[in-house]
Amino acid sequence: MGKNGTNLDKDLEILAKSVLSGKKVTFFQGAGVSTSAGIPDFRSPETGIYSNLARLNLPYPEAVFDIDYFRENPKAFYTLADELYPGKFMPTKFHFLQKIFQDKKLLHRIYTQNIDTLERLAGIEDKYIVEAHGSFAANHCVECRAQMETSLLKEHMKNEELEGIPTCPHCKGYVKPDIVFFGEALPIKFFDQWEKDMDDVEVAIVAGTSLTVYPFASLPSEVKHNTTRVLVNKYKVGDFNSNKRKKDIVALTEADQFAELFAEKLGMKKELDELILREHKKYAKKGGKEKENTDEKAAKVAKEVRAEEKEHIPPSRNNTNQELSNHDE
Ligand code: CNA
Repeated sequence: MGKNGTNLDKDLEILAKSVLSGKKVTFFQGAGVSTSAGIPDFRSPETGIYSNLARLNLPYPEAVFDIDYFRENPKAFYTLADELYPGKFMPTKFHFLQKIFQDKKLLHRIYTQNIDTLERLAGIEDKYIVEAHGSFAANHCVECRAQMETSLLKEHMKNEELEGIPTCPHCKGYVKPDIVFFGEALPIKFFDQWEKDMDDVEVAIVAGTSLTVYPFASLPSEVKHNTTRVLVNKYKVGDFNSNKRKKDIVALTEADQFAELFAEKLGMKKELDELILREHKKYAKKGGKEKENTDEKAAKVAKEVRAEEKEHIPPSRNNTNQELSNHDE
């Protein structure tokens, strides 16, 4: 279903024309664009991470990503991290369409809440990506902030003496990847880049996010009123529910289905199919080495991200990661 109950097909045809005429696309995305890669989202009933955490004995599901809980009990996070660690998953059709947008200079920015680095693995350059909730690309001690190389972190995750908990060689504090937990500040790049971008969003595609984690969730409501906003989700969320605008397009589809349909309207379907085929062949050729090789790429990415990691700003009530109905409040 498209805007105001009209046909999505037609809406996307019109949108495709305006993109091809030079209107650049800014994406705002979440876990739903990566579920088809095999990474569960947080909140989908039955398949989401939160509904599958019983085995971790958490006091409440979000505790697995809560910095105070982590300081006391890091095991829960590392059990999950072992399953979700980047390198095991390939980007999705949605990510590869974004790569084509980059190559055709139709991409303005990707604001992502995801920590899976699939945007980077799809070949999107650092300058286009804002990882609002950080990523697994670098790691620090939560006590003394000393950095730990990813190779050492992985060794610690396998170390039985340490019970799989990466531990700082300097102060014995726990080390965690630089993904933003509830109660931690977002990377400064998020705020700086958004200040520069917010008035320049021509087409906003909001995809695979429940729009429940703030401050990220407020971005789609901050774009100008003449921006065309598109929601891609299984159901209506956030501003598209409570504050719908006349020009909004609501695509209640799977992210990959949307990518396929939009690529078709843009005349890029063949290119998308070919790109995906090439990437699949590359992965298949690597055979058993797939995991190591994708990890190597993640390590390269770590260097790019390192420059940003020093820039974490001190937590305050306005810029720390907050859920809509925060369990801390
Ligand atoms: P969420 O709250 O789990 O919401 C996901 C949303 O995506 C839901 O509204 C679903 O309906 C929707 N959805 C699920 N599958 C699809 C699909 N195939 N096509 C379209 N829509 C779909 O996740 P959010 O990203 O909104 O929450 C923010 C959290 C999730 C961030 O802090 C992330 O770090 C965190 N997270 C990230 C990953 C990842 O990196 N892949 C995985 C799980 C959680």
